[in-house]
Amino acid sequence: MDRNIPPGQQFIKQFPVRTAESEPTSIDPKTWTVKITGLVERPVTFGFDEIQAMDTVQVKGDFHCVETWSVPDNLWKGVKVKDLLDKVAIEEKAGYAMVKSWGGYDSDVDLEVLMSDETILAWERNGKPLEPEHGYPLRLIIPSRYAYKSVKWVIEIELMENDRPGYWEKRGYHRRADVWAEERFEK
Ligand SMILES: Nc1nc2c(c(=O)[nH]1)N[C@H]1C(S)=C(S)[C@@H](COP(=O)(O)O)O[C@H]1N2
Ligand SMILES: [Mo]
Repeated sequence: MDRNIPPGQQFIKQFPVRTAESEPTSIDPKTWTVKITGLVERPVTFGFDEIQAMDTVQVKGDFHCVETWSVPDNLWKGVKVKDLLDKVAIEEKAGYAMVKSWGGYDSDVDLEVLMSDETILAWERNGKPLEPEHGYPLRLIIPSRYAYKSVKWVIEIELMENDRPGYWEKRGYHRRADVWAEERFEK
């Protein structure tokens, strides 16, 4: 296949599941919410229905796990995280966010990447709702970063002044995780 792939990665056909914590026990999209907390004037909670009613975008991207497999040609549908954060008064000093899952998994993301046009909260892949094990109802997608940043079952985004390591970052994986710079492990 003649196409760009980040250094050290290989395309695979299937879409594996990688879950470190327990999956949500009963997912009801009608009551699912995402809270924006931390360095904001006041915490704001968005319902899944409110998020779906916002401007939707489609982001095309390969999905790169740090274990070296990449899933090609994903068309994700969701809303820009930027559109959510623009509705919240974020304090000047916020520089990072901790994105948290229902079951306690988390990952830190710098605000610049979080606010980029390709960073979305997605509920669809290739025209179909995400399977529960892939993060339905809402998962983060950041195509330019290793997939451990793409948190499944997002319930909270906490704005922070300084970087703090998330689940895999505490275990030696890179804080920024740029796939093109091959930032796999923290030196
Ligand atoms: N909530 C949650 N999100 C997560 C993970 C996890 O363990 N829990 N694993 C990450 C890792 S390491 C990868 S490779 C991708 C895998 O996504 P998938 O299970 O949809 O393939 O999800 C990321 N997001
Ligand atoms: Mo991964």
